[in-house]
Amino acid sequence: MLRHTRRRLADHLRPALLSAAALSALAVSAGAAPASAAEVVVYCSVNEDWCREAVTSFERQTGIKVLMTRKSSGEVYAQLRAEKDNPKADVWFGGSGDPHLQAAEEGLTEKYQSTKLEDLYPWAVKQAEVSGYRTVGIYMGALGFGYNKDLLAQRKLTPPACWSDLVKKDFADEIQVADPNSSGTAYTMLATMVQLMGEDAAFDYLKKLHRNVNQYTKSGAAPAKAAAQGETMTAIAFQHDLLVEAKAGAPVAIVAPCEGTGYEIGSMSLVKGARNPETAKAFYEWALTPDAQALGAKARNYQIPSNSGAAIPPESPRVDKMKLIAYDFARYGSSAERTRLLAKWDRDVKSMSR
Ligand code: S7P
Repeated sequence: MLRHTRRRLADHLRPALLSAAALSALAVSAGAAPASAAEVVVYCSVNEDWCREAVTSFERQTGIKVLMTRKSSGEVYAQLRAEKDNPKADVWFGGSGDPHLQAAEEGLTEKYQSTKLEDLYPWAVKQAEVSGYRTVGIYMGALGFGYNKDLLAQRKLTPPACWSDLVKKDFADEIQVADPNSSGTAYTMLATMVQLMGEDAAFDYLKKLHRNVNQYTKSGAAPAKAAAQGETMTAIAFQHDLLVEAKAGAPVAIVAPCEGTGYEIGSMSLVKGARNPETAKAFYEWALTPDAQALGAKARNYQIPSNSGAAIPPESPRVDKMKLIAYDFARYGSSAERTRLLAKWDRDVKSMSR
């Protein structure tokens, strides 16, 4: 069984990257020392379906048990910070890159340079470089918004095409977006507006938008689900999250806003002081392989994988056809800027009456 486990791992990991300690951990999981099974604790910030798919595949291929918790990106960042002196997680898998960068800067994540960096697209490598190799890009995807076509038709409204449309009276109480404190998606939106419009105009815009918002959700993908179910007409979300709903048959139209839009570099980090550093590295290396990156699409998630050897799902929103801003990840993922913008949003926007 151990031989099998090793052979299956060798198919997916470069043998040189698997240390003796990781193999002895595998021996434990394979039954050589049943008292303490090899395990890895993963905080997962992609959609639940993808988290589960990753857990099942990794466990099957390595025999390493995965203890997974799904949480939004901002929540995981806050949890890692709270657990700094007694880390409970080994790997943070997925979630928008800004909070990963903030965690890196604050020393919450471990420096690690995978040899697979050479297989990744430049945007994923840049994320690693910006963080001093304390995080790495695993996928990318663009922000946008979507609307429920049935509700829009019932109200006889012109389909919104631009960010500026969302602050019109027509959309009063019809917009849903997440809270940027908990959600990486919503922080991407906040930072996008600042970069697109300049800070003063962005906050004016966000205050106007606030009047039209019916709910700030905890998770970034929740508004897309609400639009799919007709609970809100319009949802601000990553376009790939809106696509999940459209592909499932919901009457959701997806918009790449006319003014341009921001995007995320979905990231992965090793937790500093992890209890299971070797199995954490095994998971990390595995997650950078083309096969592991194909699991997103298998779980009907359509981000662009970071390994250039992984197929880009044909359904993926065409970022090459959108006006993407030159998102400054170093700045908007920095601890000072993210903390400042979130505090300003709480004070100047969220606290306003509607
Ligand atoms: O997998 C879908 C996705 O949108 O979830 C991540 C997101 O940051 C987690 O949700 P929150 O907005 O609630 O933090 C994205 O990285 C990813 O594309």
